[in-house]
Formats: sequence, C-alpha cells, structure tokens
Amino acid sequence: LVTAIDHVGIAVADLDAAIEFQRSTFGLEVTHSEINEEQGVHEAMLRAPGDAAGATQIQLLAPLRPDSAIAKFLERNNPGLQQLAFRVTDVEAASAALRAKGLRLLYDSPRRGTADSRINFVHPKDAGGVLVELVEPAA
Ligand code: V0V
Repeated sequence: LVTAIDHVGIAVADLDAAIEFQRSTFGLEVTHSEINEEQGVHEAMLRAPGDAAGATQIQLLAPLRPDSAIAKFLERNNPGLQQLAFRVTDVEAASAALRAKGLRLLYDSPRRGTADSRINFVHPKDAGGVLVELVEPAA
C-alpha cells in the first residue's frame, strides 16, 4: 500500500521562527512553501541537504485561523509532531483498501495537499494514536 514515508508534520505557532530554528540548528533546507486555505495552514517543506529529491521531508504547519486543525492541535498539545504522511500511488484506492479493513478515513474523497498532491487522512484513533495522512503526489 505505502511506497514511502513522504513527510512528518510538526505543528508550529510561528512558521518563520520554526524554519529558522530547523535551518540554524539542524541545517535543514526549505524546498517548498505555500498557503493552503482549505486546510487552514501556512506550511513549509524541509529536507536534509544530503537527501535526493523524493526523500522524506519535514513539514512545518502553522495555523491560518483559530478554528483550523493546527490551531486546535496547538491549543491542546502545544507545538509538536502532528502527523505522519505515507506516500501512495493512488489515494482513492488506498483509502478504499483501508476502509475495507474498518479504518475511518476523514474525507469521502481526496482533497488538495501540498504542491497539488491529493490527500486523505486516517482517523488517529484507528491508527495507533497517530494522525496518518495518505498522499498521492501530483503526476
Ligand atoms: C486529535 N487527536 C489526535 C490528533 N488530533 N491524535 C493524534 N494526532 C493528532 N494530530 C485525538 C484527540 O486528542 C482526541 O483524542 C481524538 O483524536 C479525537 O479528537 P476530536 O476532538 O474528535 O477531533 P479534533 O477536532 O481534535 O480533530 C482531529 C482531526 C483533525 C484528526 C479530525 O485534526 C483533522 O481533521 N485533521 C486532518 C486535517 C489536518 O490535520 N490538516 C492540517 C494539515 P481523545 O481526547 O478523544 O483521546 S494539512 C496537510 O497535512 C497538508 C496540506 C499536506 O500534507 O499536504
């Protein structure tokens, strides 16, 4: 089902401060940044300088508004790991396969993720307490 660990998402209050921390402390580099209105996030993808394209990245997620998933997470948990994202080749097929195993998917059909990827999520209560994202990269 899963072809790679695509990214690990960290909820942060201040995106610029978090990018600067990852850069100056660990030497990570920003590869991409965007605002996703539907998801209510301003986000940045970072990678280790020695990694090739397609390697696992870190996603920093800052809230755009108080009613967003990330704002709620920060209120409850403070900054920290928010999600684990698995790469799949077909997000609809992967979602259907997991539904057939009795797992709850958050969306009936995929939504738009980073860089025009298509995404869905497994409910954390059905995935060992971890919010699992399924991501099908743009073609
Ligand atoms: C909530 N819970 C979590 C969790 N968020 N557990 C692990 N990891 C998380 N991130 C727990 C929470 O403590 C509750 O446990 C239980 O799940 C249900 O909580 P709830 O109050 O019913 O639900 P909410 O309102 O906290 O919402 C949780 C969900 C929400 C997962 C439904 O965050 C959501 O819709 N997430 C999907 C969208 C998202 O995360 N977007 C931002 C990233 P107890 O207290 O009952 O034990 S956008 C993104 O990733 C993009 C654009 C991308 O990658 O391309």
